[in-house]
Amino acid sequence: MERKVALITGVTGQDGSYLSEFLLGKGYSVHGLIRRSSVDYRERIAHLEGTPNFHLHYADMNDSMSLVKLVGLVQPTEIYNLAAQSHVQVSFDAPEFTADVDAVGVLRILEAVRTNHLEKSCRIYQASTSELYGKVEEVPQNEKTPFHPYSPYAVAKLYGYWIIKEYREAYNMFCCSGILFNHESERRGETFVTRKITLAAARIAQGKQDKLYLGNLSSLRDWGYARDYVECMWLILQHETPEDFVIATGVQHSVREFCYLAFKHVGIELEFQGEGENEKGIDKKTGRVLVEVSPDFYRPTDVVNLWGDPTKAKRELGWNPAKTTFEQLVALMVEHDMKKVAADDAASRVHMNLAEYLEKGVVK
Ligand code: NAP
Ligand code: G4F
Repeated sequence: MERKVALITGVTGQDGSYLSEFLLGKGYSVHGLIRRSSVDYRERIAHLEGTPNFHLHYADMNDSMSLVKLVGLVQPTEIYNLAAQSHVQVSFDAPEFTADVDAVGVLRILEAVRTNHLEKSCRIYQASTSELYGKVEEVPQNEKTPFHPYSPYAVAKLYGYWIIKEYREAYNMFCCSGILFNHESERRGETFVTRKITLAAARIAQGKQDKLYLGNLSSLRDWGYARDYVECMWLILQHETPEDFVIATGVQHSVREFCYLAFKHVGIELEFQGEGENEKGIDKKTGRVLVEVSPDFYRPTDVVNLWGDPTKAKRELGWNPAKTTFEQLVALMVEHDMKKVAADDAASRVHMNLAEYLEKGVVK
């Protein structure tokens, strides 16, 4: 019988958790790399722990030896390299750490595979990103669009992209990049803009937060559903030849639109008035200002026009980019957060604190 053994770095993250569920469902033995943390917080994969085919191992993307030992122990047939410092704003505050994990980390994984002589038997997926297009040179963006990275995060990820391509050509390894556009979910980190909005809409609707402060409301993104996107990671590794693919919905919306729809879902109709730093989202019914702009959330350089063209993935992988619409995505995130805020008083107290920090611009 064919061995199906997957090693996932970044298993505790949004995508890692969905990918684990997906691969377990396909009969894989799934091994996840976790790193030591003082709180051992593994909320997204807690429901999988104890599953017979699901195993966790301590290692770190900054520690080559730990990666060499782990790859040797697991002998994976597929590696999904999802681990990263994935927050663009944070990459301006911690650029060196970001480069170490997001750029050199990719090289460490490739070398761990070579050191264990698995280059002919192990396929590697690299979590590349639409941030590579950065200060975009054309819209929409496809596999041939030139890159113009526009943050320390994107520059680090560009190294990851090229080193994957280099090892594919130099050593004939089956390693590929999925150039994924933004994908969100109920499990999205709470300081990414979509989740920040859905949590705030839920808290404001339930009287647990007064106001939401955001940065650039006009920024445009191609937002998809993370659960749909992990299937593509797997499809890319099942393809006959190792190739890179753009994964996106092909539909673009602004942060302002996301905000409008999320609040509408909790019964609040917002009207946006003013411009730039003076723009406000006002509750049409009560006249209360619920959304304000804070320059604390502006970035030194911001990527403002991401829009993906998933034609190649549709054609060659048979992937359906329209499985979950933008409206469905916003709805499922808001519904989840309405329940979460209502159900968990203790947690919402912690969130209140986080919200206060967010309002003061301490945590992006
Ligand atoms: P995420 O929720 O932030 O998860 C990142 C994962 O990386 C976490 O499991 C984290 O572990 C792990 N990690 C960070 N530093 C590490 C280190 N030094 N050693 C080991 N593990 C480390 O990110 P995501 O949204 O799931 O995204 C997954 C990947 O896709 C990332 O590479 C991201 O850059 C890329 N990507 C994401 C999107 C998107 O829209 N979500 C789009 C394009 C590309 P802890 O839990 O311990 O922090
Ligand atoms: O939600 P974001 O922080 O995501 P961003 O920067 O697009 O990065 C995410 O997607 C990338 C794929 O394109 C991934 F590679 C990356 O790992 C990550 O998952 O910000 C989206 C947009 C930005 O233009 C930002 O300036 O929203 C704007 N924004 C406006 N107000 C805000 C806020 N972003 C955040 N995080 N917080 C705000 O208050």
